[in-house]
Amino acid sequence: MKLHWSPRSPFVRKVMIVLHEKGLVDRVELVRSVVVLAAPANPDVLVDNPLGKIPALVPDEGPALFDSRVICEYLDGIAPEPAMIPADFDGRIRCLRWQALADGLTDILVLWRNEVAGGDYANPKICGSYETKALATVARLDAEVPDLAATPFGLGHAAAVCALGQLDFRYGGSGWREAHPALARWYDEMGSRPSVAATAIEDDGAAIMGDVEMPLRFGRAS
Ligand SMILES: N[C@@H](CCC(=O)N[C@@H](CS)C(=O)NCC(=O)O)C(=O)O
Repeated sequence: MKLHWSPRSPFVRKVMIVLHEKGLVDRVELVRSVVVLAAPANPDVLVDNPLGKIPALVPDEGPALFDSRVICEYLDGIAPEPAMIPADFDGRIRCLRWQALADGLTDILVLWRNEVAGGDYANPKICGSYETKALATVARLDAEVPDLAATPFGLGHAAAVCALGQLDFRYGGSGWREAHPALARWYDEMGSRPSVAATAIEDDGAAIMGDVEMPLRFGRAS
């Protein structure tokens, strides 16, 4: 299998966490694929994912797969143990709901940074909306820490780890840990899991956007 990969993509990281959990890392060729929303699409990625996004997985047989949710579902199917998506209905819905919540936050964190990088072109109404939703989503994750902690590690947990990792990576100084200490403690506990530790986000210097100062601040009236 081939994976369009980047060490700094939170969505790629989610797939990597699943690969580590399942012991499948050696089965995958990682291809460093640089993608930037506000730049021309990477032609090598477009061949496999016409949306131009990573991750995209090219299995040994069959068409290329995207997005991260479909890839993770596929990996859970070809290597069922340990299950990343519970088989029972209630557990499955709980897991996929957490994934939707966390992936939605990650989407906002990625798109907001692109918006701010546009400088004078950044739409303040869109940025304001991103801020409201990011604050609300982190608060919701914090409120659900008892439930997260009581549930075996799965795809929803992986997605939440990736979203919070993105906060640390691109939104340094946001103060989310001080505002949500229970969530910060849970996140730190997750960090000792081998699949999480092995996939920590890294900037490999292939950045095109450069430094973008993000205005997200927890714990202040907005
Ligand atoms: N919903 C997609 C989101 C993937 C995504 O936004 N990936 C970013 C990198 S973190 C990307 O490819 N951005 C380039 C672009 O949007 O053109 C998934 O879950 O895989």
